[in-house]
Amino acid sequence: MAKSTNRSKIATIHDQKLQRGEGGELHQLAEGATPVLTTAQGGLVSDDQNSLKIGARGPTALEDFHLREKIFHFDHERIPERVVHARGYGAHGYFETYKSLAKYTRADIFQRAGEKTPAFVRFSTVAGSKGSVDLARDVRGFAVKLYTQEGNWDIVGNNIPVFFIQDAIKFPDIIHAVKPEPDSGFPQAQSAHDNFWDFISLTPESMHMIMWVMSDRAIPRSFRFMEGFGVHTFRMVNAKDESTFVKFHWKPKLGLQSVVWNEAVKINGADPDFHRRDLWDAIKAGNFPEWELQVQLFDQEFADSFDFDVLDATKLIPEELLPPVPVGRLVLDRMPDNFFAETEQVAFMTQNVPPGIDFSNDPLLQGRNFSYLDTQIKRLGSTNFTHIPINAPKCPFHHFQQDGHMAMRNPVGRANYQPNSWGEGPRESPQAGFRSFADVESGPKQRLRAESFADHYSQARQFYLSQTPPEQAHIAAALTFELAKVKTSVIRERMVSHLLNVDRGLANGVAANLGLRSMPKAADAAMATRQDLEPAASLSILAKGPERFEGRKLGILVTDGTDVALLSALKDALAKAGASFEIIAPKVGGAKLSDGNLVAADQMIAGAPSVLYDAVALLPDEKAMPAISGNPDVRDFVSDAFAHCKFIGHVTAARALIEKVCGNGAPDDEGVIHLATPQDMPAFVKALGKLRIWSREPSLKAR
Ligand code: HDE
Repeated sequence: MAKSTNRSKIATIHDQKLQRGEGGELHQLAEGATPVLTTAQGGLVSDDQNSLKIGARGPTALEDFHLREKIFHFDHERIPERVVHARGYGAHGYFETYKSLAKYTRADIFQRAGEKTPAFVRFSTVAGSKGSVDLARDVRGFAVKLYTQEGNWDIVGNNIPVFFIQDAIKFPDIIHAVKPEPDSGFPQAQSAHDNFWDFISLTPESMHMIMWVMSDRAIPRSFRFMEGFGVHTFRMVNAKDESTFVKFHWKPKLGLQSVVWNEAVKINGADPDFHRRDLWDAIKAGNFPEWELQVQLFDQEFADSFDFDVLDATKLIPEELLPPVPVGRLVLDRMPDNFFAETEQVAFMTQNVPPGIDFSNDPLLQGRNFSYLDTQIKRLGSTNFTHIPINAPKCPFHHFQQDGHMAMRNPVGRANYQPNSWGEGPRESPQAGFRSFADVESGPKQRLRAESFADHYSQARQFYLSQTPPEQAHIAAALTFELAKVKTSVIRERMVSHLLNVDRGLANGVAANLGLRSMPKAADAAMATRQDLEPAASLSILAKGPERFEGRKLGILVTDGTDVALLSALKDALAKAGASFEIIAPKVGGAKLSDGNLVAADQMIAGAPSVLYDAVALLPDEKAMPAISGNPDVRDFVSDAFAHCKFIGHVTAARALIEKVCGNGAPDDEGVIHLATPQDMPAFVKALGKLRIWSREPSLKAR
């Protein structure tokens, strides 16, 4: 039999404090000592490299319980992925309350300024599978679990404040339509296919949401630079049982930022985990992302006076009309120790609300309140998914639920029901417990969409008209791209007929780009109600900034001979701005700078296309130019940065390369900045705060 040679080197994932000695006796494990590998039953393992065989080359014995247990467990490692939002990434943190909201809600979390509540957040894409790419054009989930003193509160939101549909009964249809087509099994993580646009073109209520998902909101640069929204109208209910309507908004401290579509496509190839890596790197480096919770509070009178139904999730209340009030901040400061245990097993549920937070009659929200509990049981396999640490409340809890698969906790003692005569166990509390807001409801039982839900175009038009010119151009380009992938021409035409109701210029542009032979008639569905609303700057990303390079990343290209003074001045300026950088060299072994010292490379040029950076700096030495100018990776690095409207800082030696790959006039572009001396660096980094030179974009088409 093969000898066990590796025993002392094998570490187990279990942090065992006790260990069995050679003679079988138990003793405390010495600090730093490697525990002996065991089976899941605690049996000590002598050999984890070879299965039990009859003779060195003979058959494997069924008796090998270690082999069987190991393979059996491996066979069962996967659980079903989420039916939507399968690909996600989570982090721990806390919510800090700014001031008491006792006037509006009795929820404990909002009673005291400075109160900190543990939180777990999971960001996600919607359509793609667990292993799909991060930069798909898609809505992003923004699900927040707040472990309050009165039980878990989940705000299961998105990065877009409205939704595709008005009634939960349509959810399976929209999701079936966007997922890979059932016969072919593709496309993965993409809405650019017939089924999706067929459904959308037959569902006018989705037009507002379509404007958002065709905008740059659907290709965020990072989870850290996205807004989050609770979407639905909820209620806050105070100690006097008075209700105020509320909408929840998460505002990123670092502002909003997206990428351009061509960049997204390339990021998906270069680093499919771009968003995950970004969050991991930021938190591990101590740059904790932060969002402010802002609430739009309103009463029934405002709701009645508003042009749209506040129960309709395809509508929003512009922030200009009802300014949101900051009530706290969310800080993410710790990555999970284990992705599966925490991010994969976390179970968000819209019905998790503490006393003082309540639902509205939004028919989408009402349907969600069923779906989330149901789906967790399917996915996590047992009603006892609340026993998993990430899902368990962090406040005291007492109930009589018992048994079931994988029960980790059962009530102790005789009483497992109430009322009982044994004086044991918890009792309900009408004062402290959750009381539903006592709204008066009446009406005939019927399947009907309210009249007040009928206007499908006004806010879609308002959104489009609120965008800056580059953002409008991106919407037209996205619609063109997506509809160009649709094979059935009648679907393309039907979509253009809806766009005519949003904005004639947009419809004409998309029709021309697609090469439509003739213009369809405008869709007549529910057009009677369309109104011209005031554009609202809050709906645009670019109208709100950006202002600084903080939290962003510069890609610095160096070669042997790079001027050390320039490089260190640039690093200093970036550090002062709270930005990060990566050194990219022709070889991953690094480069010898002008002072003869080696600078380590974070990336080799072939593995670090400029799409991975917010801006680039080219600091090569003159002598290296002949070699790198011919390198296609270097040329792509520069030409992509230019094509994606990014800032390019450069030394004199790199000017000819920029001219060669970006065109003769390129060095005179506002965003192409000459870096001659170390003193130029602070101004360069300040300029980077603008992030992109959008005025460059229209001229790029001509290149
Ligand atoms: Fe979800 N949604 N959803 N959804 N949703 C799920 O729950 C559902 C909707 C959202 O990171 C599922 O645990 C229905 C709107 C997020 O784990 C499922 C309807 C919004 C996440 C489900 C909606 C969301 C989910 C799948 C229409 C924004 C990921 C796995 C009535 C406000 C949470 C799961 C995470 C996940 C159902 C519509 C956000 C099946 C029926 C609107 C962020 O329960």
